[in-house]
Amino acid sequence: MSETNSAAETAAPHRYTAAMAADIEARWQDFWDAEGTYEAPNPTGDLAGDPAQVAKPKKFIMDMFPYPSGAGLHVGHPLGYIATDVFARYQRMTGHNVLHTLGFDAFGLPAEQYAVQTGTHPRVSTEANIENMTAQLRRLGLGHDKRRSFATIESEYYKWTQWIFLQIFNSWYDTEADRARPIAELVEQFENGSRPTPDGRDWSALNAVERADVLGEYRLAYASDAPVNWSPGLGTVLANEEVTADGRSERGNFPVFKAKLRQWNMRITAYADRLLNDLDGLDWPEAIKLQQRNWIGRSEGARVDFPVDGADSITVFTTRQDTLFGATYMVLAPEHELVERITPVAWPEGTHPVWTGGHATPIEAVTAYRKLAAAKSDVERQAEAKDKTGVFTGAYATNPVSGEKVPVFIADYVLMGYGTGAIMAVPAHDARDFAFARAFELPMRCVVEPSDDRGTDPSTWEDAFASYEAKLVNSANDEISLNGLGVVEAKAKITEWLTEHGVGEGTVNFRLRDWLFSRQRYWGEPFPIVYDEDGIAHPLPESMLPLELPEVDDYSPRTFDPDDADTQPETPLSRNADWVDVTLDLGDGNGPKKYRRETNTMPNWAGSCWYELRYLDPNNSSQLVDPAIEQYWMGPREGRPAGGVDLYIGGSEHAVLHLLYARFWSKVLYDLGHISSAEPFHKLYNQGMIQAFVYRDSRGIAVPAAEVEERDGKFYYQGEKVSRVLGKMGKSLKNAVTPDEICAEYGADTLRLYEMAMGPLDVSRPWDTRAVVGQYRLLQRLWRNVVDEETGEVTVVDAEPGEETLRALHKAIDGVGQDMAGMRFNTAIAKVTELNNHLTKAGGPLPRSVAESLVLLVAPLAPHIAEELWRRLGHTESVVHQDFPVADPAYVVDETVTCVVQVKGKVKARLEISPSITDEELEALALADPAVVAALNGAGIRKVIVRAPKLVNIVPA
Ligand code: ANZ
Repeated sequence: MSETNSAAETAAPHRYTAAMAADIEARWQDFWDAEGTYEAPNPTGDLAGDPAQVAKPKKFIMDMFPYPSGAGLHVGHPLGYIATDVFARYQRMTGHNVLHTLGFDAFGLPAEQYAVQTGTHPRVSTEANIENMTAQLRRLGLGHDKRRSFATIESEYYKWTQWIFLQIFNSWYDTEADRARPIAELVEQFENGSRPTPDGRDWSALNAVERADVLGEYRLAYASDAPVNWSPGLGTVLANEEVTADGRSERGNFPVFKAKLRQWNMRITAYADRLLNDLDGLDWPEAIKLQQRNWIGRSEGARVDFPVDGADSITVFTTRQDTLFGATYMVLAPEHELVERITPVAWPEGTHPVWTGGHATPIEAVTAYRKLAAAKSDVERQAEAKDKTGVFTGAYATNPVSGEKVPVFIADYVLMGYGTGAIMAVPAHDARDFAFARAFELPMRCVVEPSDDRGTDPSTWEDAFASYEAKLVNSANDEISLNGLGVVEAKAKITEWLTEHGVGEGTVNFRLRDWLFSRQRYWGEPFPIVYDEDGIAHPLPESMLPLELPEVDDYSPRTFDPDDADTQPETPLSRNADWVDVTLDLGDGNGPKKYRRETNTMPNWAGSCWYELRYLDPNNSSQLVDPAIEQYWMGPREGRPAGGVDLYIGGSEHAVLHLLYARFWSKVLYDLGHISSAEPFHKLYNQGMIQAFVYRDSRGIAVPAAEVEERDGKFYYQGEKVSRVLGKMGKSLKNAVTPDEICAEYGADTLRLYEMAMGPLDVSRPWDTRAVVGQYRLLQRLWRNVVDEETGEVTVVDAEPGEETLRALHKAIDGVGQDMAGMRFNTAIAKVTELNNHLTKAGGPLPRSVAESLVLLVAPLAPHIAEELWRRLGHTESVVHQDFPVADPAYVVDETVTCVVQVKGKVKARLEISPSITDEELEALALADPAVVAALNGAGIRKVIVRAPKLVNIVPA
């Protein structure tokens, strides 16, 4: 704070200063905690309370909970927490019972890595971090129901994470009923013969291992030896979602290999259709819905069988069955199991020399190529590179519709993990096939007539003709002709023909894979699973939950040379024989027996898959959540057909991880009758990021941002010129500003206002510590409008406000209310500022009714000063539960003028605004306008020229 400022402050003993803010804020935070001001009553159970409160409509308002990192919070982190808090406070003041709290997502790698480095138990460091972050968050005055907070590492919490795992393990997906059902009901079907076993024997004829194997094919949580993403450098396996686009580990950036390892999986693919379809009923940003849709990746197409001499047939998946007459060769993924069976001992007569790769025999060629392909990641294999590689297997298959013999290749552009791992290649109409066919001098046939002027001879083309907007040609045999049909009709007709002839059928394929659920980690939830001497997995009975993590000496998974694909994971828990080898009575009638515990742990996504449910009924020791309580807070309502949290704010980086997994768990719990909400989060909102300038010296190394000086638009650190770019805020970039610093300098209310005033909530904005003082001044003027700075006396009078003040007041009430409901907190603040300025200018003591309304308008944004002023105005009840003011429409209508908003000189919006609008408010309104936001399309802003009330011109960065 500047010296002149503090000098002036000492002059007026009752001025709103940082010291006074600190005093007011600490006092009310203590009071709120003592009174339980933010506690939301449940309809029943141990948190039941005031029936009048429960009778109100509910609002469940949530943040994505934080990981308690050792670095603590910087000012970027609480943006979302403050926004949900303002919104929750507004909802409380408009007649809602509001559930708002925050817990900690506390299992995970950083604590474990810290433990490996320092020998500190991850629980110890995590708890210390939680304590530190809790204090930081408390300082912000967030209105959380603290009774409902927890960390996912608490055994009373992960007991239920384990319990849910067992529910998933003990269920199967009934495709006819289209829902999960208890596995016992499947066993019943096998027992009474209504469902045949895979090999047709009686269920009673199967031994225990065989039965376990059969059920494993159905269970929603199952162990399998499928190829998984193995990262030797990390010492753990990873889910697809944790592998980057260039085939490396998202954490640590290590190489990732495909390895066959026995691992737990979750059968999320059973829910692919529902996960896709139910997106329609959710109020989520379209971009996130699109990412989920793409991740699930539903493709409609067909399976087609191509007979091979002397072997089974090759089944392909195609989305262009209409082009079947144009399939002139086939490709199997190198790993495809048919490869060995179809590969002959010698090259057929007349084999094109380019096809053999220079090898003497097909077996040699195939073996060599397989080795080559294994060393590449899926992403590398799929890259749209022009030079396609592959090799002829020596085998031919028969095109079922043309009867033509087509050569079968293996090539790495076909992936094992998608469709059937085999394709029919239609080089004239598929870009990758075209490139491959050119390289291997394979025939091409045009079967879809190009709509451009290239003609129908593909040998003269430069690329494939891949459009859907055309008619079929060259596609007829004795029985069927597709000629003249459009693509859609041709697809339908050929699919029917294939089905009739028993050589194919229409099918739907998904990109989504089952969720790999094992990690070779210490700091995660142990699996409630033990193995008997036959290797059969048994669930622990509920009475043995929670299964707590054992104390160990060595927290690290064994890591290897990051490039050594031939390694195997070794879990930290496996090194604790006392814990691993146990004698238990599982209560299954077999009495006490020796078992070996599962030594993997759950991935760090597990704890966040269901935490919203535990907030509802955090102390329930006999149930996950009381159904009546779940129904009250989460159940379906009009407009939210699947129920769910009313508002969930968090970053967009969780689009396909947390948000997909949580939806999946909700659906399983819903199917099994434990909850009434089939979706966890009805409304999702992605806040923007608070960015910060990063300053780098000539070597590119970040220098402390706080010590950089600006001179004539250039930047210097210790006399040396440095460059400036906008980036993330963080310790490593030496530009982190902590909320503690800002709270100490101005108070939490100022910080809250500043973060909310920076711009529309969903847009990223650069942090500017120098601008924070603007909001501090607003609070000082607000204070001065109610309290005499010399005497500390409240100055309001019991008089009726004049017409002009009534107009200003009711317009503000109307506008702020709408902005609050629409989460446009920046424009709400602009309107409060305008009103406050109006009142300042009007001079004289405020009429009591005006002062009270003003305080209520500010209360959601700056709760401490509002509580203080409210009490000083003579009220004995907290401002938190007062009614938000309601505008009198008679005073709201006003003559308006039209303001033109331009982006890069082009008119993007027209705003109807008050002629007396300030530049600041107009700028805020213009930047919040949806058309302007769309026109900016996420670009930063270089300059805003405001000529109130007629014109705003925005120059993007
Ligand atoms: C013949 C064809 C002709 C195809 C044509 C496309 C265009 P999406 O939409 O992503 O589902 N394909 C199938 N399985 C594959 C695999 N395991 N690896 C690589 N490619 C595979 O893509 C489906 C299309 O991708 C399928 O349709 C198949 O090529 C290819 F003019 O079959 B198509």
